Amino acid sequence: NSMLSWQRTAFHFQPERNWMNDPNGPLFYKGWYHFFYQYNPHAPVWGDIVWGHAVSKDLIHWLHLPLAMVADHTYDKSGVWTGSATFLPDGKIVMLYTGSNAQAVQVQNLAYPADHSDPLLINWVKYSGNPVLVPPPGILSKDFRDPTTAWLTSEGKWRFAIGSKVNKTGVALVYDTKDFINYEKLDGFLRAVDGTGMWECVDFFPVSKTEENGLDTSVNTPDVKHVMKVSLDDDRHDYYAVGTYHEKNVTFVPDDPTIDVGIGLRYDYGVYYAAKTFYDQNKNRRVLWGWIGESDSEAADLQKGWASVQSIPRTVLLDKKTVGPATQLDIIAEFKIENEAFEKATGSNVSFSCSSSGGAKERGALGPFGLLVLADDSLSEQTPVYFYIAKGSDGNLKTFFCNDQSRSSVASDVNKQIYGSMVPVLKGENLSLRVLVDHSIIESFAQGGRTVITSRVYPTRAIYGAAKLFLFNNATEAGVSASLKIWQMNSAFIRPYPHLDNKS
Ligand code: DQQ
Repeated sequence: NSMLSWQRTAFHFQPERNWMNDPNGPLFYKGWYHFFYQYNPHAPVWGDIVWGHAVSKDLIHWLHLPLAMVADHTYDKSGVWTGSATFLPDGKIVMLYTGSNAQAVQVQNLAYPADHSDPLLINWVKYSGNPVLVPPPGILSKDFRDPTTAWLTSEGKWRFAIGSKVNKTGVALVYDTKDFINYEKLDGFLRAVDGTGMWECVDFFPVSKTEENGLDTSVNTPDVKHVMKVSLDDDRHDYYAVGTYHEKNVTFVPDDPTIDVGIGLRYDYGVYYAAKTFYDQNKNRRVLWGWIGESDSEAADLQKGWASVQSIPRTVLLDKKTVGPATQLDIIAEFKIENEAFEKATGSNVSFSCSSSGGAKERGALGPFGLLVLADDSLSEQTPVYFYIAKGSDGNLKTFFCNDQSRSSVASDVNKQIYGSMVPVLKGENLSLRVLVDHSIIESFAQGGRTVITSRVYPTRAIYGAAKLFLFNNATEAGVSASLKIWQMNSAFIRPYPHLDNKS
C-alpha cells in the first residue's frame, strides 16, 4: 500500500513481502555471506514458518534466494524453526534446527547443503533419520528449541546447547555428538536461572581478552571469556552475561552472579530479539544479527504487506571494561560538558530511569542533551536520542542513555515508550553516540555500543525530505559542546536473484 510504503527500510535487510522473524544459521562460505531467517511466505504475520535465504558480499546489499527449507516432513510439518550452522573441519556445513512436528512437538533436525561446490548453497537436504533429538524426560514437548552452533570439546566431540525451562527456571540443555547423528545428553544444565522462564535462541561463544578480533566458536584458551545470551520468551528481550565456561563440569559461570544470564545486561534496550552471532572467518570478527519487529499495529502490517527488519549486523568485542560492539543517516556524535558543571550542579536525582522519566522534555541539571532524529520542522514529530546525567545528593554521577518515542509520531496506534538504561562512562571518556536512521528504524549506540537502543518509529510528517535532524540541550546547569559527523546513506540493493523464483 503506497500510503505506508515510505516505512520500508532502504539499507536494512528485509524480505520483499510478508513476515520475518529470527536470524538463522548465518555464515560466510566461498565468498558469500549467507543469511537465513524465519519467514512466513503467506502473510505479514507469524505463521507457516519456513527458512528464507539471501546472500551478500558485504552484509548490506543482498540477493534473495529461493527458500532454503520448507515444512515438508512430519518432523517439521508445523514449522521449520530456528537453528544454527556449524562448520566441520573439512569445511562442510551442518545445520541443526528445530522442527515443530505434525503434533506441534518440538524436535531437533539435521540438514546440510546438497552441493558444497555451490557457493550460493541453494539446495538443502534434510537428513533421512530426522528427527535427531526429541524432548528428553522432564522437558515439556513445547519447551525444547533453537540449537546453538556446536563447539569442539578437548576430546574432539561436538557440544551444543538447546533452550528450555523447568517450571519457571530458564535452562540450557547440553548435548555431545561425534557425527551429528548420534547424541548424548549431558547431565545438568550449561546454566539455569530461576524466574527467567523459557530460554529461546540461546547463543554461546568465546570473546578474546587480549585481541581485537572475533574468535571461532570452538576457541577455548586461558585468553578467552565466554558470553551466554538468552532470549526471554516472557519478556521479549535478549539478555547476556560474560563469564567462564568450565568444559569438564559442562557449566557456564557468570563473572558477577548479580548480572547472570536473563537478569542483567541486555544486548539492546529497545526493540531487538532472537539475536544470533556467527564467526566471520573472512574478516576475523564475530558478527551479531538481531530481529527487529514492528511496534505499530498488526492492522498496519497487514496494510503494508510486510513486517520486521533485521538490525545492521553488529560486531561483538570484549570492552575494556565489560563488553563492546538518519531518513537514511549514519551519525557519529561526541559531546563535551563544561568541566565546572559537574561540581556546580545541584544533586538530587538519584532514582532516575529513562522509562519512568518524562522523556527528553523533562529538564535536569546535567541533561538531557543529544539528537532529535526524524523530526519535522515544527517538531510536532521527533525522536530524541540522548544522554541524561543524574547527580545524586551524595555527589555521585550516573549517566543514562535514552530514546524517547513519546512524540515520534502523531499516529495513535504506535508504541510511545521511553527506552533506555545506564551507560558506564570511563574516566577520561567523552560521551559518544552512533546513530543509524533508516526511515522507520533508529539504531543507537552509546559509548561504542556499551549500551544500545533500537527503536521502530512511525512518523507521518517527518518523512522523506521533511525529516530533519537537530541537536538539543535541555540541561539547566550545563553547557554542552557537540561534534558531529553525518553521512547521508544510499539505498542498498536488496533484490531477487535473477532468474530464480522464490516459490514456496
Ligand atoms: N522463533 C522461532 C522459535 C524461537 C522463536 C519460531 C524466537 O524457534 O524460539 O519462529 O523468536
